[in-house]
Amino acid sequence: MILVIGNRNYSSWSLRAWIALKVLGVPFEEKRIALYGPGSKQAILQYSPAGKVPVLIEDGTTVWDSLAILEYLAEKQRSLWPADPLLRARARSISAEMHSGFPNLRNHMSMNVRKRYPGKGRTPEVLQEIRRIDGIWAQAKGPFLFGPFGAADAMYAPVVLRFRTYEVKVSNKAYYEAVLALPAMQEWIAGAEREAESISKFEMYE
Ligand SMILES: N[C@@H](CCC(=O)N[C@@H](CS)C(=O)NCC(=O)O)C(=O)O
Repeated sequence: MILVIGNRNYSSWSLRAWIALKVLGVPFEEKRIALYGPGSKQAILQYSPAGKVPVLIEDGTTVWDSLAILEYLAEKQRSLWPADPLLRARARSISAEMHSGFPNLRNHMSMNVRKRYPGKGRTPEVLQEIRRIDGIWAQAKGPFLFGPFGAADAMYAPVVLRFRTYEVKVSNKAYYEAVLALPAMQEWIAGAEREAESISKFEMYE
């Protein structure tokens, strides 16, 4: 199994697939492509005609889009979604909401693991989206959203890193800290710290 990802510092969508593989303990070969540089797009297109990371490749089949990758992993390892159908529907709703929503948070609080921008980016629309996420996390069963780490947690892992960068306070600190304390999350953060590239379009407040 191969997983193609972008820069650890910036690529929020890549983290979703990567952290799920790591927590599941699935062995995989990682190919990292530094995004938005000369040749970056061509490099991604070698793996996926959609031209976006993450991309998972297994036995000659390409799975692109983070949520599709999580669904594939969940079919191989059922533990990624709750066993109860109603809880599973709720976990899927939460995940779909993250996948297609929160545009203001994405625009004004882009992922930048290495930086700290306390208090920045808080437009009224961003604050509304933060309140919504806070409400979802407030209902976490513990330690993760539905007990053990699952696909919904993978979907929200990049938000934990955004909140760390912009120093957003949440009601359910235990959930935030449980995600941050995952060895896989710490490994991702350490990798982001080591990366050399700096993509100016994501360095928002300099
Ligand atoms: N819906 C896609 C979005 C993926 C996406 O936007 N990836 C960004 C990086 S975080 C990307 O590949 N950007 C590179 C480019 O557009 O050239 C998913 O969930 O996988």
